[in-house]
Amino acid sequence: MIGKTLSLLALSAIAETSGGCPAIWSTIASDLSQSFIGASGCTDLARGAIRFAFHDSGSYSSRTPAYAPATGGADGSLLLSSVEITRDENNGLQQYYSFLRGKYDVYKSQVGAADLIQFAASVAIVSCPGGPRIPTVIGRKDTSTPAPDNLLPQAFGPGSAQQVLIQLFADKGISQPELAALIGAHTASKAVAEEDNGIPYDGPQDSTPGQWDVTYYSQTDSHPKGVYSFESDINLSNPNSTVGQTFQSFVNSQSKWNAAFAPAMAHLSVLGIPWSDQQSFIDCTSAVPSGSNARLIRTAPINDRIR
Ligand code: HEM
Ligand SMILES: *[C@@H]1O[C@H](CO)[C@@H](O)[C@H](O)[C@H]1NC(C)=O
Ligand SMILES: CC(=O)N[C@H]1CO[C@H](CO)[C@@H](O)[C@@H]1O
Repeated sequence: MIGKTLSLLALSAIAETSGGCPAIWSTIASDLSQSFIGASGCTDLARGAIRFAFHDSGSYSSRTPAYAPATGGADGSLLLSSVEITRDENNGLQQYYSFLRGKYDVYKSQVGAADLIQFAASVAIVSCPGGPRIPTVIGRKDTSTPAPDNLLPQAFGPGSAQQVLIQLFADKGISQPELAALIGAHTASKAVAEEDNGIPYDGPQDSTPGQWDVTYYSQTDSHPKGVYSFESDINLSNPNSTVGQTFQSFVNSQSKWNAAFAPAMAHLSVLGIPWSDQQSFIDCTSAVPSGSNARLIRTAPINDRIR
């Protein structure tokens, strides 16, 4: 009798971790970590996961009521519609898209696409040594309706001007200090699909793309050999604006940046979702490995792009 009670308790512990987060999310965290942690820090799939989460949620704009109720935002459409991934703005994300489709097929009876996309980004961020644990919630609604087009930022050309980018993000509800913190995700970036005036412009955006560090913030202005700083990032870093002043305040200040990045990323992860809907969301932060635990999960080194 006692034995039976114990095994029932054990079962309920498996079904739900503390705080009501379904245990499947811990399984998914371990699974994804295998692909996100490599010999030199986080992998190409991890970088893809972080950018993919931004490109799903970042398609939201308060200026597109005409598209309601499919407003864009963190709604899974980048994974569920076959159209969105083929857009120019999503070039470079196809490899991760295929990877995540495979994972979604395994888990879709238990989890939604929009949640999987944002949860995977949280796991990816802690897979880069130094990355903070993002407050991570579950409960988003999915849609396969493609998000409105042309609402993601451009790295080169007129779309990369400071004022254009500030306004683009303001329309999403993202403030200049939040933008300054979020853009630091390029610490883990290795561009593969860029060109500037017809010339390929591919490579990492700081000298340590496997690490979650503030090297990006100092190197965006100095861009040493082998570092490919985007025009957009250089323009945003100009200290003649709030975004630029906040950007400069993160130079050599990892703790300050991590403290600003985590809440800004949590905000990005729920763009376009009415506050009333967010009331019923479940906190699954505890299912995201802490940075040091994430390293232990790694089994085999994963190959990385050579660039
Ligand atoms: C002004 C805003 C932004 C612009 C113009 C921009 C532009 C770009 C471009 C052009 C790439 C290279 C893609 C490729 O060629 O593979 C890239 C990569 C990346 N971006 Fe951004 N981005 C912006 C904001 C953000 C934000 C807010 C996040 C997340 C919080 C983010 C996360 C990433 C990541 C992780 C990568 C690396 C992807 C990879 O290496 O596969 N970016 N971004
Ligand atoms: C800051 O300088 C850039 C040129 O480098 C300019 O495009 C931008 O409008 C300026 N921003 C402000 C707020 O003056
Ligand atoms: C409008 C603006 O400031 N554009 C600048 C963005 O950055 C590039 C590269 O630094 C400049 O050439 C543009 O003039």
